[in-house]
Amino acid sequence: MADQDFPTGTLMAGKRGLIMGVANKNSIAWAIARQLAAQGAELAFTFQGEALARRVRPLAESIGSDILVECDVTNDDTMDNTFATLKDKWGKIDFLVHAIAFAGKDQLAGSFIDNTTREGFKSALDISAYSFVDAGRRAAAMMNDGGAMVTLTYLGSERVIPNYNVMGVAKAALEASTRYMAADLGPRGIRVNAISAGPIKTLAAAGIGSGRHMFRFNKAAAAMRDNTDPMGVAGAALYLLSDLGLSCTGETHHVDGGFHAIGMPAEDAMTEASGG
Ligand code: NAD
Ligand code: 0WE
Repeated sequence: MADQDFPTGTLMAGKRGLIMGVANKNSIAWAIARQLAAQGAELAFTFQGEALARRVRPLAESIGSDILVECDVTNDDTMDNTFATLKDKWGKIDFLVHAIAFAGKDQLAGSFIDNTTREGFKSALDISAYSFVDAGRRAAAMMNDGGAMVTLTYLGSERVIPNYNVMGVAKAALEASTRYMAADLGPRGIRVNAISAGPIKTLAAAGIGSGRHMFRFNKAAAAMRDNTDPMGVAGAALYLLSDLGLSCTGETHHVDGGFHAIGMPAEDAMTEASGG
């Protein structure tokens, strides 16, 4: 990704919002944060635990943000504290970015039917889907007409992607939740959308057993014949969270180089995918 060249402007001037899910500089949430800041947004961040504070604090400071709250989405006290802090500092917010997912490593390999446990299923859906409903409810309580929220999803919700397993089920629940939230909040003028990003090299995508094959296959088979640039994801988030996105709600918008549109890769793409 080209660095530091997020288009500047005033699309987000006067808007304040919360970014959940920055772990480091490669996080999708960080690309979104930089793009929103480049358009004049004022940002607050949550981070998952003291270990990540060391990484997230300098990033937040680099764009002039001084609201940084520890939040584990499975812990109601930290969720209460996050939104109480925002209420205290700002009173109202304009947008929410949710970029959080987790499943136990043992749940993300091999046979879905054999390896998915009750606890693994519950925890993946709790962290990766319910957390958006929970944060969305709390955020909406602080939003006026014109508010907007965005979450991040992946094609594994719609099609089988090897090893994505219970995360695919959680993303399907997340996308359905997006539609129900959009219906509930629509009458109040609050929009709720999801961005379905293609594979991007982040912490969450590191250590995937089939990673090398996945990036090579996606690059070869995508309409654009390239992997997904986080700047495109950030651009989509800017559209959906700014007033450019008026009337768009309940949508799952793919930013994946057109990978999702392909039913059968062309013959030359398959030669490329298998290593030339
Ligand atoms: P990332 O590792 O940078 O971000 C994941 C974030 O989830 C981290 O900040 C982590 O702290 C947070 N998190 C996990 N469990 C949490 C908990 N219990 N409480 C609070 N935070 C918790 O990776 P990323 O790729 O930027 O992931 C962001 C989102 O994008 C995820 O929803 C992911 O599913 C989605 N996504 C990623 C890709 C990809 O290929 N990287 C593609 C499509 C969608
Ligand atoms: O949503 C994701 C990954 C989310 C994720 C990542 C991890 C890694 C470490 C959730 N839980 C965990 N648990 C861990 O212990 N993506 C869209 C990226 C991703 O992950 C895959 C993919 C892709 C793409 C896993 C298998 C196959 C493809």
